[in-house]
Amino acid sequence: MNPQKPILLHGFDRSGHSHRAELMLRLLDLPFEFHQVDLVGGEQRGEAFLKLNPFGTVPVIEDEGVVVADSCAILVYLATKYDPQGRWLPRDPVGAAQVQRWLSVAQGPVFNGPCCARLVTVFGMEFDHSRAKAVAERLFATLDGVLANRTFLVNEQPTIADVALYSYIAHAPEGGVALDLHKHLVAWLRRVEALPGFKPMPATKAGLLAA
Ligand SMILES: N[C@@H](CCC(=O)N[C@@H](CS)C(=O)NCC(=O)O)C(=O)O
Repeated sequence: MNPQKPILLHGFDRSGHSHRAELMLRLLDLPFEFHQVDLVGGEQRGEAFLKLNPFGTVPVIEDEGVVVADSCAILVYLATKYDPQGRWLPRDPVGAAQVQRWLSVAQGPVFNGPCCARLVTVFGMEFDHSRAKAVAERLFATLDGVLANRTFLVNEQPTIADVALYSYIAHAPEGGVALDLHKHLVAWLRRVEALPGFKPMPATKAGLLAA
């Protein structure tokens, strides 16, 4: 089942949170339109945007009169509505809990680690860069161990857990965090990139890529 009208994605092209939503739309081969929210100009704090998301953050989607804000909520919505077989979000208690476990990691250590490190180097934001890099290093070592003997984070098949973690980990070098030492993690990134419909987030010349 496809939407009657293209889904509208309010996002920002260099936001990993926004890329999660965009990637899911592409992996599900859903029609969508992209509205670039002017985060630098403060559009996200304007009245019109705050009606969509009172927290003033991207991404937000509008689909047939339904508004969903928050990257992980969007992944859950899209998978539940447009993948009735539950490949991307298992419906059984164990599978659903295993996916949620990784969505929590996406909003915790992925935000505090690779995302914050990149916010410092790419956008000049005032987070503690050393702390963010240390969180990212610990996270990557843990994930490398987890991925040493599985193909994707939950199953042999990809789920929204992989989509939620991919974007900021793939772009960690922009935040000054190297990936090379974590070979299982890198192999998983390549497997996500090989999925039909995959399109990367644009790279920025920052962090380890700046030289
Ligand atoms: N928990 C939210 C966080 C989203 C978020 O932090 N978005 C950032 C861009 S990466 C944003 O919109 N920032 C605008 C601002 O803080 O003014 C999600 O997962 O969607």
